[in-house]
Amino acid sequence: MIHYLIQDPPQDPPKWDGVPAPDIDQFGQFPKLASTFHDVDGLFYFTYAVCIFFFVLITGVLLYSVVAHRRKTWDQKPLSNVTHNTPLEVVWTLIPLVLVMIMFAWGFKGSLDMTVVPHEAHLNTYKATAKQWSWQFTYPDGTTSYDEVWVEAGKPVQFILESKDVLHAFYVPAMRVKRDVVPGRYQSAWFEPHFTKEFAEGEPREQTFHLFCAEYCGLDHSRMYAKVHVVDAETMAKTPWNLVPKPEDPIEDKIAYGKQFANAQCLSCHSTNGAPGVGPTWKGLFTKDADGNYVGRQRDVLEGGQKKTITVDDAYILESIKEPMKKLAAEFPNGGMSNFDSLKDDEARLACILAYIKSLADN
Ligand code: HEC
Ligand SMILES: [Cu+2]
Repeated sequence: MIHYLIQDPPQDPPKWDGVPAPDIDQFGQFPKLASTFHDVDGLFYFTYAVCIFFFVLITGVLLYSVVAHRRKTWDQKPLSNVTHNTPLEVVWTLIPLVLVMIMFAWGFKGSLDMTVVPHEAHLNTYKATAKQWSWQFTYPDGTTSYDEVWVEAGKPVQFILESKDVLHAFYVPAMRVKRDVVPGRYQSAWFEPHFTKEFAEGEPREQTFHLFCAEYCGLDHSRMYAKVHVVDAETMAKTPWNLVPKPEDPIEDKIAYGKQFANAQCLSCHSTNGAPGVGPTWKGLFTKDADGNYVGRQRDVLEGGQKKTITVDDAYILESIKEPMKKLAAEFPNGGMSNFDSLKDDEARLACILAYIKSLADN
């Protein structure tokens, strides 16, 4: 983390959740620009240069005067009675005025570029839904992904920003985009992503950038980040976010398959770490006994309005998926689980999900 604060990019950049620290630009301020918003950098460096120039000029003249025009003897009379100099004052008013107007015009143009969403971006509109503490992305075709989003290089994209709870902010430093996500209203942000490096022959054309929440939003704010994958049209066509393994895909590793499937279809409501959600957490449904067998927990359920205690087992899990309303977890008397009709007869995939839920007891 500290590498984001210091100036020199380290020789062997650390990886943060698999994403290398960004390539830092020459003055150590920004990651390399990966969008078309070069006015941000231009204006920033212009302002920076103007500030440094005047800082040096003013402190230089000041120091020079302090030394050169100091009173040299105790009884020395003032050498000059000049109180002002109109031409000089006009000059030192006009020059800053011109500079400030340049900054204003440049900044205004830049901010118009960023706020006026071009037509192509409208045609490629995603939704980013922020909630404590994750990002959900909805693609133009209605599919979704969590904490990772794929966009196509060279194709302008708009994000409609929505918050389910408190204030968040959508911040992609490499794209120079930052916008508050305000509960109760929609905001929008757009950019045209680009690669920041050349690719070798045969190297996959893909680069990943960070997206942060930039508005303190509670306990796990610092973990509310996502990955922005910029890919070429060919990869995009394969919808890499669509993790639902296709029925024809061979299942090699049941748990891995179940995990992918759950990521895509179930974990919007269920957590695997005990965090509360729309549905009960999967953590603790099974534990492991001393012999390494999976043991289901005791659980209160409502069946036909009657409360009873059952022991979680394979049959209960499968039934919960096939007929969610039959036995309701007692803490969720109103149900609320989606119907997964296509899963009902798909024993192979159900087995994978079951294997995954059980595997949560392994660590
Ligand atoms: C829209 C939210 C939602 C989605 C999506 C969802 N569930 Fe649920 N799930 C719930 C709710 C709410 C309950 C509690 C009520 C009940 O038991 O039906 C629940 C209960 C369960 C239970 C019982 C858990 C327990 O503690 O007794 C299992 C198992 C389960 N879901 C599996 C799945 C699987 C597998 C998927 C994905 C294929 C899935 N759920 C997707 C909302 C959801
Ligand atoms: Cu936050």
